[in-house]
Amino acid sequence: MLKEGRHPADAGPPAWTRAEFEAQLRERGKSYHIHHPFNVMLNTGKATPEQVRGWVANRFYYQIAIPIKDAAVLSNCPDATVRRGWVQRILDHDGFELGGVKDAGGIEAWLRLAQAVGLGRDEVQDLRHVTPAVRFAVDAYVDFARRAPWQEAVCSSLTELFAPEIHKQRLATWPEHYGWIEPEGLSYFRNRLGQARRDVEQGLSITLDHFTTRPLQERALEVLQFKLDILWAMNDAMATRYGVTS
Ligand code: AHQ
Repeated sequence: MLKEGRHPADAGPPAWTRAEFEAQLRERGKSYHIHHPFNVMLNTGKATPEQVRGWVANRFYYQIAIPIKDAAVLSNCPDATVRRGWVQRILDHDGFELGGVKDAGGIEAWLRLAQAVGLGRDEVQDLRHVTPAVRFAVDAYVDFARRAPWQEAVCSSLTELFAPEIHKQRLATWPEHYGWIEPEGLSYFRNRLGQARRDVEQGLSITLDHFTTRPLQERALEVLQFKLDILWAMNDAMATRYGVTS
């Protein structure tokens, strides 16, 4: 029953069903950075060692930002059940030593990738290769997670709906195209396959449960596009700095 004085035309379009909303989210995959010319160059074997090293060194800044971003989500989230699931993401990246189980974590794995492509740990950890625009794009992601409602920050992580594909692509193509990269350096991508799928399970159910009116669902798509643009902008910056060959 519409409130007094409101006409049906004011009601706005109806909410999408869960299935339709999920399809709308997945449809945004067309602007995922797997399609960026710099990534296409990397995954079709056209990158020079300098371009590969530039990508690894710049993406390191994104990787070390992820646990900071996830801690911001935790700090804004009052729901202990959600936090219990979300905290796994910090352990995945920073590593842990719990009850005798040790895991060096994804950031350490990324440093092993750096060494495998011929970068020194120091030159990656001191961020000397990170371009200003990569830094700004990554910082925008962390700042968003700090100030947005925690459900919007959760939604922004859903670019990982499309991540298993890009990790599988690297695992399938880099060994054949870049024989000069030590194979064990690729273990980061292997580990992310399962982690991304688990992350998306939680992130998608929170998103489908929270954004339940059409205006909220449109907002969720806006948030996802913001994060897709962050990943795209990072590739733009690397293409400008290192060149891109199609
Ligand atoms: O290695 C990646 C990672 O740990 C994460 C966390 C997640 C988030 O919380 O936003 N997104 C993400 C991504 C990682 N790798 C990217 C890649 O191309 O290797 C993909 C990226 C993502 O899809 O957001």
